[in-house]
Amino acid sequence: MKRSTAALAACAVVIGTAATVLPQAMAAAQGCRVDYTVTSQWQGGFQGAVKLTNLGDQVSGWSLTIAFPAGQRVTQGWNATWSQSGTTATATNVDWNRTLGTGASTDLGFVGSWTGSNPVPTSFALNGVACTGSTTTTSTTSTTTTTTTTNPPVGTTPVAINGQLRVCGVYLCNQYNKPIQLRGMSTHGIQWFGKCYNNASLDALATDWKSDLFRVAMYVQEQGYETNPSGFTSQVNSLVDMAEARGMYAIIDFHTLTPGDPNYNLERAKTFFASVASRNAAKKNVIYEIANEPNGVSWAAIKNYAEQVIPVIRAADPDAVVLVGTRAWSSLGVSEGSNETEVINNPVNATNIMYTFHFYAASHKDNYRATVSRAAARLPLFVSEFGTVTATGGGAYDQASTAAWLNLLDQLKIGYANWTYSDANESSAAFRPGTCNGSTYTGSSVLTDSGAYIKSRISTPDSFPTS
Ligand code: IDC
Repeated sequence: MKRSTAALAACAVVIGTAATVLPQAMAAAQGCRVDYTVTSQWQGGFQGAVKLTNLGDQVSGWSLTIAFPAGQRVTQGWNATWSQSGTTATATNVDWNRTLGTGASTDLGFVGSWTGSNPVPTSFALNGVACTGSTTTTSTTSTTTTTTTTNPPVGTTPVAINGQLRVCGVYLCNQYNKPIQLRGMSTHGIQWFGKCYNNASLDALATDWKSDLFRVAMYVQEQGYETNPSGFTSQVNSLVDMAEARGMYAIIDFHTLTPGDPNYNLERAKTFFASVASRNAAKKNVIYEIANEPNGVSWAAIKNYAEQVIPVIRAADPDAVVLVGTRAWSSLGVSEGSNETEVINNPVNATNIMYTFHFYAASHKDNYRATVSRAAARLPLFVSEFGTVTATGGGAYDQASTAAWLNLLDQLKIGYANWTYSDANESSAAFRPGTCNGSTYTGSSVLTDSGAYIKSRISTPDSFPTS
């Protein structure tokens, strides 16, 4: 028996009473992670350690439920008020850990009795919202992603179900204030591949791919916006309408790339966003991405740009989510030797924003994934562009690294858009060269290897929470 007498002496245990029901702020967004460890186990008993991390808005007063397999029971606990009803144990905050800010953790523990199966819980929920996390026993580790979701009403689209989006804690939340993940595709440069975006291809994206999201990449240079502002503005608006008609979200991407300093295009950005934000303000499906990939420029300069462009958007469309590019091709600084702390320590002075992270799976691997894992507990992140190939957009298609990335994004509920929904003659394109000269975008014969894999990932059911 390895339990600590000192710890048990400090416990506040109320076994057998009903779980306290705590009032929840209506607008508060919730999300959580639980790392659960069976620290020791003996005949008939075990000790559990629970690290609870709040990934939603700050909570003041909380209760954590733990669903055990039958035959397990919390007998004594600490750092919370513990109770159990049936197979559900509940840990309610004590005074000193009542308030948990976004990203804050608290450690709880208990001693339990068990018979039958191994004492590993099947799910956790904070104030009624399921947590992601891990369960560890002395020799085995498994990762669980659990969600309390209800099936969406039959026949409705991502926008019909989720409505106007907002940022909540580190998550993107829907109209029910529940975290959601949007999965979809990015166009190639619309100045080159406009022919790929038509009624048939958008129908395929919405119904065959079951995409939630359509990112409209409007380059600013490279024969893009700067050459014909009104023409590109109307092309973007009509693609937003085509996405809306099919119930998909649309990201309006101001696709800066070269030069890397977004301030080079500051006046163009203000003009463009003033126009598209006022024109699309009443729509629920629009997300604004103000700078695709800043590079060779400091975070301070990017932040300065964001703090000038965001107010222009807000003046016209106050409730839309805005995506902010990060340093070094939207790598949170990593590709120029920095990391996410420069953003955490000096965030953009605006609400309802997310920071973008881009990766190319054959080029960006474990150290980039580690950055996203760390940063996701502190910053709202959106992968508005990623490739399955090298950072050139061509070269080797890396399915293993892509799978590792998408599994991570699924677990963290981070939305993503794949580069590209086009027939460009490069391995990142989803369609084979020449596809956009025809009228067929459905089925597998038009797909590249990358397209086939990404479609298989995007087209799985969403299970958006509706209550
Ligand atoms: C690439 C295109 C390629 C084009 C090049 C320059 O795939 O056909 O010639 O841009 O415009 C990004 C950028 C994205 C790049 C992509 C692949 O956001 O514009 O597209 N990439 O290089 N960041 C990292 C990779």
